[in-house]
Amino acid sequence: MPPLPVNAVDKIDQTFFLVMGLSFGILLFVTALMVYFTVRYRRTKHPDPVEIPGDWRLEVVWTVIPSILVLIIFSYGWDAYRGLRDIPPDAMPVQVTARMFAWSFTYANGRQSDDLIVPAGKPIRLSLNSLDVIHGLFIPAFRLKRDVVPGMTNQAWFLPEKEGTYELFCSAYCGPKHFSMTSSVVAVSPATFDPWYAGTLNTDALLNAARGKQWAAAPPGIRVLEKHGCLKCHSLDGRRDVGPTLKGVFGSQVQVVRAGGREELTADAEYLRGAIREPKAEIVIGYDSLMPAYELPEDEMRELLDYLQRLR
Ligand code: HEC
Ligand SMILES: [Cu+2]
Repeated sequence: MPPLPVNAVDKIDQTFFLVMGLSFGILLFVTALMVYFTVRYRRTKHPDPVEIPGDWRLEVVWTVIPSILVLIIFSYGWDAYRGLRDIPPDAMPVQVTARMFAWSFTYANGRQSDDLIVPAGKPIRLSLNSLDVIHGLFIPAFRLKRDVVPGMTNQAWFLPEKEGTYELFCSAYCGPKHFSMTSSVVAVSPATFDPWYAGTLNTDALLNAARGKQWAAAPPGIRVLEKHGCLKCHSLDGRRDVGPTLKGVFGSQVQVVRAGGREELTADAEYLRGAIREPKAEIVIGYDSLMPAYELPEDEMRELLDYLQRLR
């Protein structure tokens, strides 16, 4: 097996942290100097301002040092840029088609998918086309962002080193539903990829298997949350999101505004049903009233409550 090409991710991160580190260093230096001068040349000590003539040595120092820093940044940046642009010749080609609010991926053998399904450990070459307006392919996990321009085929590449699911966005405002123009990169083992590519494994089965590590064993309640898009706003791990986390919510004390007044309530099944059916009736303090109302079928509601009760 040929050695893997150097992943552009590492080079970009190095450049980012270099620039960040230098910026902080300069910020500290300038602030410290400012404080020092303020104290040292305060009015009580120096009532009369004096004209200070130039000093050529100082000028050389403050020209040469920044020039060297800028050249260092340039060399890191150039290297990272080359890493993005030098596409490994053995990279697997995928045609990316962007159209208003959806992505589609076509493989060399004609296989097509709405998710960018790739074998882990292999470099992927993307040819980007747009059917309408300018879009932008943005895959943060691979530090990849490239315009997708109608009438022009841009190229990009990335190396998915590990199996996993990574978010893919449109980075160029392309119309009213620009926000929903998302997809994912699903990197699977070659053992899963090959039959999918050959057409013997269907896409749903592959996606289920890829998410299966979390979802297959998942209780029905979690699938209800997934199905209705609750997880776009609620985390299950305690993290604050658009809405409060659902972890440990069952049985907890919640502070809400109800009918204009503050109240503390116990989040029992009754409360939670209400919070889902009629979210505007009680607003959890510290959050905006952004949750849409849901009319869940009773069996889904029961699965959901059952799951929340166990999610500690
Ligand atoms: C657009 C974002 C959004 C979506 C989608 C969403 N919620 Fe919410 N949810 C919120 C916000 C914001 C709050 C807090 C404000 C409030 O009480 O309305 C909240 C509150 C809640 C609460 C009360 C939590 C507490 O700590 O008391 C529950 C339970 C809840 N949501 C369940 C759900 C379920 C179940 C779904 C899917 C069927 C869902 N949410 C979908 C945004 C969302
Ligand atoms: Cu777009």
